[in-house]
Amino acid sequence: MAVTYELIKTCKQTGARLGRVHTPHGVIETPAFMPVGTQATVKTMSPEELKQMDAHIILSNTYHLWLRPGHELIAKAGGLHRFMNWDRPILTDSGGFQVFSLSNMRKIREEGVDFRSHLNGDKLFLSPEKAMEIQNALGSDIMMAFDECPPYPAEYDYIKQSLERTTRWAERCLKAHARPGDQGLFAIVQGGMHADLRRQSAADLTSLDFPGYAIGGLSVGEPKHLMYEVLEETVPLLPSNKPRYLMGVGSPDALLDGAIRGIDMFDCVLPTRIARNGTTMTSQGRVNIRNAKYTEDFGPLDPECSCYTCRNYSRAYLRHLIKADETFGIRLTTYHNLHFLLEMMRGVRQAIQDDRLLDFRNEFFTMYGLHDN
Ligand code: PRF
Ligand code: ZN
Repeated sequence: MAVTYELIKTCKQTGARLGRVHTPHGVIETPAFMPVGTQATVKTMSPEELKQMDAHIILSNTYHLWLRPGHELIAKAGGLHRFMNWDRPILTDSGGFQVFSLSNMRKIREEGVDFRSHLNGDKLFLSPEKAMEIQNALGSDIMMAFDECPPYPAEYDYIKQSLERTTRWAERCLKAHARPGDQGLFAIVQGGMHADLRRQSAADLTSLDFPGYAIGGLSVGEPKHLMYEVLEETVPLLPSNKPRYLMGVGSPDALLDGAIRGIDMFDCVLPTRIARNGTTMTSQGRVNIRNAKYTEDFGPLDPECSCYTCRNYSRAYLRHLIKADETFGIRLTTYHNLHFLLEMMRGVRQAIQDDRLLDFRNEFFTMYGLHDN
């Protein structure tokens, strides 16, 4: 099998899992945060920088790379790893979610989704088979099944027929997958906020024996406590010998509370996106470096942080760069935010090893200025 999960231990205090996901491009230590590189680049970061901060895996997108520059071109370059000069694992999302969130005039039918490109308005059609063809051409280590993420809120009956179609699409993905020997295909559990629908989705998909399972359809605008209730209902239904990936979730509190509920993998644009307007995550909580109070602050962004940004530059300098729209400022805040989350996840893994993840979580919440829901 292309992708396997090795459970090292579970935290006695929380049940969180310490593990390793083995892929053709190396090992991912879990729980893991995956920086997002939608357009075959984690915005403004070089692969060398991502390695310096010890990112184990990055995420990229079928939808964007299909539209531009095209999966055939990337295949000609020798695959996505060679194209972007990243030799560690890559996970690609299937495009379903991006079609629903970005494109215009989409129409869902059993065969697939008709929509118009957000770049030039071209009429396009994405299906389970097409999503597999593109991801096979990209050569990602982990591919995602083509799914529908229904909006929140939505009618019960709509969510039910949607998840049943997502299951039929997952079966078609399995059949169409041309490289099961060196690419692992993960299925995506849907079902909205309804426990019975999540049970139905998880039961049907786990009977199909994918090498990993994602939980989709969360962090779509619902209150946080609902997301945690759904995780508590869903995670126990997933096989314990396969990785579990919570899609599109990556705030510090959700990484901690997700790991405590048995999640192994996370991705989110949050750290990179907020960095670009000067918002940073620090050991004292969020800091927006544009704030006037940092004008003459010559200390580091985060005195507790050992990253390149914090070792070399002041808050006053970062504030100046961001306010002047200098690209280097964005590079420095992006570097710090990713380093901060990856460092937090190293702390999570150590805390699981030491059977004290709940203590770690509570200490982090206090330090970061977070409160219980
Ligand atoms: N499905 C897919 N990608 C996703 C999601 C989903 O439900 C989400 C939901 N948070 C983020 N990214 N394919
Ligand atoms: Zn830093």
